[in-house]
Amino acid sequence: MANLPPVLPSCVCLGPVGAGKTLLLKKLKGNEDIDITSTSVPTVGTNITTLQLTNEKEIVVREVGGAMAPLWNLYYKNITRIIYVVDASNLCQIAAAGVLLYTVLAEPQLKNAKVLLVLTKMDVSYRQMRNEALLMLQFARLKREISQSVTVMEASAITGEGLPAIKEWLAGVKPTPPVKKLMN
Ligand SMILES: Nc1nc2c(ncn2[C@@H]2O[C@H](COP(=O)(O)OP(=O)(O)O)[C@@H](O)[C@H]2O)c(=O)[nH]1
Ligand SMILES: [Mg+2]
Repeated sequence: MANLPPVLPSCVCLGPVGAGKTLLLKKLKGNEDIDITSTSVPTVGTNITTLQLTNEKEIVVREVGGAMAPLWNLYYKNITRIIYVVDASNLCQIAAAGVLLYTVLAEPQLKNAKVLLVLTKMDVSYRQMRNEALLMLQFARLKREISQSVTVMEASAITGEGLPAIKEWLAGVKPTPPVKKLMN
């Protein structure tokens, strides 16, 4: 039987060690029966996951472990989408995550990539931490200095919050703008 040529990933999933990339991708793939204690082993090397999206579409995502950050740039070829995962409950890690994100987005090979910044672990974070997290990432400044457009989403791999929206983003579905609340 002829081997099919390997499909190259068009999406990379990056972020610090322990940010929640592996669990998020597993949940996006639909592995419901995850023993969460088994996912705390940091990813060594890279993991490739194929996600089924709407309309029979699928996308191949490569997770590159946070410990490999100095080598992330080996995996940028053919990449059109980046999921950058940050643990919103761990503000200590966030400033460093912002610096790393900046180096990723300054990479010429990725200048046309679409970027999704996922603030995950929202199940153990306060709502206000979204703003704290964006401040600590120096997000306003980052947005001014990079060419890519960045979408920010909140998620939890434990409750499933935000996962449908991430899949829609991967499928290229434009998010519906929030309905403006009428002032009373
Ligand atoms: N409470 C909570 N814990 C999470 C979530 N996502 C991941 N974790 C936990 O965070 C730890 C690191 O997750 P992992 O996916 O291995 O991180 P990675 O290094 O970025 O791949 C594990 O113990 C996970 O169970 C989440 O959304 N909420
Ligand atoms: Mg991992």
